[in-house]
Amino acid sequence: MGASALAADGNAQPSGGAGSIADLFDREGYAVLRGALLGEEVDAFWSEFEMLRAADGLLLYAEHGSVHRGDEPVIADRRRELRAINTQNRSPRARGLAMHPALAPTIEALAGQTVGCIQTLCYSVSSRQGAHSDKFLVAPSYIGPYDRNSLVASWIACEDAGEENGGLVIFPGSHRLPKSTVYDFGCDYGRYVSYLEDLCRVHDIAPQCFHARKGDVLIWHGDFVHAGGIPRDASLGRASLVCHYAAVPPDAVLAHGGAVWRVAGGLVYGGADS
Ligand SMILES: O=C(O)CCC(=O)C(=O)O
Repeated sequence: MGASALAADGNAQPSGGAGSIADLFDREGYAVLRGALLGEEVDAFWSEFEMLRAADGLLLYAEHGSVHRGDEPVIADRRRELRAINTQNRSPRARGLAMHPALAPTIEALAGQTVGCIQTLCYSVSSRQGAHSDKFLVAPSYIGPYDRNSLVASWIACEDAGEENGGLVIFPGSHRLPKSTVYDFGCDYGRYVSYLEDLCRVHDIAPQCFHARKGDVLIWHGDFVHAGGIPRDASLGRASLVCHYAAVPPDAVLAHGGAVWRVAGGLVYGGADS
């Protein structure tokens, strides 16, 4: 199935309702492209990623706000548990998925302007990360200051996901709520998560597990609250690739020491994050 078979899935979640992708995105803060990517395309990326995870000392991993190279001893046996950051630096297939013709036009249409891929995060297992909005968390050093209102993300299922393996947890409509940031809590992440969970509860926004099949893509608004689910079976993997996009001109990236790739007519940025 390719771009011509894209379906806006208004029934992805119980509260999703019907309507176009743009309506769903405006109302709920997310949109779903079912079967946007072929299983073989996703598998080709994932096998490239697994090769890098096994052997590439330059692949980066993020943990508790710090970035480590794959060859650092602190990473050694934990590469599968950690989020790999900026796989696009090392993986042509990651760059290809970020700007895939089945995704990029929709992402651009929902963003309402030209956006480049500013960061990727690759998960072999659920992050188990508590509820958060990306809006003030996504800050790659090679991007510099940027318009955070232009931030949009795609979450690409590289295998089926649901409650069993810790599927993505979403809070539909949460992008509309004015929010404090983690910095308002002195970077106390636990307090920030509790605050967002309470905020959503008070506004009758219940968390929902996003049930995905390999090749499905969920696009979320930059201020949308989401989390990594706690898997029922902790031994299970949950392969996924997150791409963040924002309106950033290539000159700004180059001025901050970043790299620029033109991929299928779009721009993918990368660099050594810190
Ligand atoms: O996939 C996950 O476990 C969480 C992803 C996420 O929250 C993010 O990348 O911002």
